[in-house]
Amino acid sequence: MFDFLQKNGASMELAELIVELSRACAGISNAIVHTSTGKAGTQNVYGEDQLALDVQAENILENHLKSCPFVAAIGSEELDDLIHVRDDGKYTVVHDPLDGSSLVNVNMAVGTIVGIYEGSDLIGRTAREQVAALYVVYGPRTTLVLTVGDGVHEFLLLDDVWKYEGELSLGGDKAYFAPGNLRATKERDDYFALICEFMKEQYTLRYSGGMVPDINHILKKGSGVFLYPGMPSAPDGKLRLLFECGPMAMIMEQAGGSASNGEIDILDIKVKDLTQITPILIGSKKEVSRAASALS
Ligand code: P6P
Repeated sequence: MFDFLQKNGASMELAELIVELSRACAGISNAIVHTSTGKAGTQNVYGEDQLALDVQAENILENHLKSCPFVAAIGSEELDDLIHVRDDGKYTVVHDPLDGSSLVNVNMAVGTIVGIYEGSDLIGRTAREQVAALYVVYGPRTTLVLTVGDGVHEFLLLDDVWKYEGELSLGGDKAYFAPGNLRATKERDDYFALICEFMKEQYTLRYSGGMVPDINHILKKGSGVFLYPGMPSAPDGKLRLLFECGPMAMIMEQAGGSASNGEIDILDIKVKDLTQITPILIGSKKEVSRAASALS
């Protein structure tokens, strides 16, 4: 993976950092099988009960990142604030260590999401400044999808080694939709109408409740749209800008797709605070544009 990353334009430091992250995610893949799916007895900054797996995944990532000499700071969906690692570090790493962790006890796919910024301050910046982004899908197979700004590339974990599988890009035209936050159709006639249109036009439904496998489906099939709109009772939805939407948006744009909050690109939303959430429409450009118009 290191040689591949350098050939794709990553600096030695960035390549080393991503290799360290890939080692951490191989460890999380193993932890998912062996760690209890029960509650940890703690809550995250959003007031959500943490699972033992959330804490375990966070600890694995933190330990690997703290061992990397190029990490200045770590931000996590599971933490209240940035962890400052070293003053001479080059990168800040933001992550959702185990997105959808509650799906593990029903044996459905979950994922890790990571975004990498140069420097150590994030407030006032946008996700377009990320220098790299990756996600890992822990499913029947464990795969890692990354971009360092030169296309989107997939690796498969085989006996603890990440094997290059190839490039991913959108360009397909099969109609898939992944409608998150369906409860919003109760408050939003426009969302209800859009879902009805998709069904009447015989779009294929592919929604698991895990953002990572649901968006990975779009990238692997080459088309489709994932929706998580807001609603009057929760105007900004619930997905996190820094830890979930920003990294996924960079990957999707690099694959030839787009990601919007319904008005502007996710990558152009200014970061006001670490816990910021945003509605997200992400996938094929045509489908995102259609959904943004329907939900404007
Ligand atoms: P809902 C998982 O908890 C998550 O954060 C994302 O992975 C997923 O897309 C979303 O929530 C699912 O939310 O409201 O459909 O259960």
